Amino acid sequence: MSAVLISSFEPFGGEVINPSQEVTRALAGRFHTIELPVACTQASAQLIAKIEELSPSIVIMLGENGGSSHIAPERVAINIDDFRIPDHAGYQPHGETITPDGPAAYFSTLPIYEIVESVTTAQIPAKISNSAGTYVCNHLFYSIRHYLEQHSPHISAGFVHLPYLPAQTTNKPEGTPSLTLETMVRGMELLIQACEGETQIIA
Ligand code: PCA
Repeated sequence: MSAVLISSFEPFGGEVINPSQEVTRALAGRFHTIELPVACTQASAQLIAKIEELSPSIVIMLGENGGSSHIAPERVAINIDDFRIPDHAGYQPHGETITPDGPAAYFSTLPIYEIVESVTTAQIPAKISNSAGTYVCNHLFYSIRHYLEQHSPHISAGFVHLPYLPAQTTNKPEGTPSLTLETMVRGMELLIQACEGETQIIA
């Protein structure tokens, strides 16, 4: 089994599917995977437990960013929770730090430029995102980077936001962007290859 661990989120915000979950299910069997609740404390604890169990060399966290049109590796996680809607545990902080004694931000340690180059070369839309938001995805990204920085700095980790799947756009305004499952899975295969290539060079 590969040394890559991929996490996904359950549906949220009135959706019945989450592209991160569908994509991750399609990749399961070839990579380690874990499905997380949209609850920031629980999701972080569950992913940290999985990292401790598996000791992967690469952790790729996936989530939905509805309305975007690209596979988007996130550049940075910020030390802020500011939730527009409560998470699934009913928690809704406004402008609170995630880790009071932690740094303001952590950069992704995935090779985000190589990822975008590799995915776009295959005619699949990808671009770097400079904000993972201030909701559960950013919280997970920050918490995992903080944990790894302290305990396992050799493990590379980053977050990637995905657009809607086409089925999610049927009840949305005309022109709402989406990517097919097949396209996102192919994009993820290329993304993972880019990460693995980078890890081998570093190792
Ligand atoms: N996207 C949300 C949380 C779960 C998900 O898939 C976010 O961007 O924070």
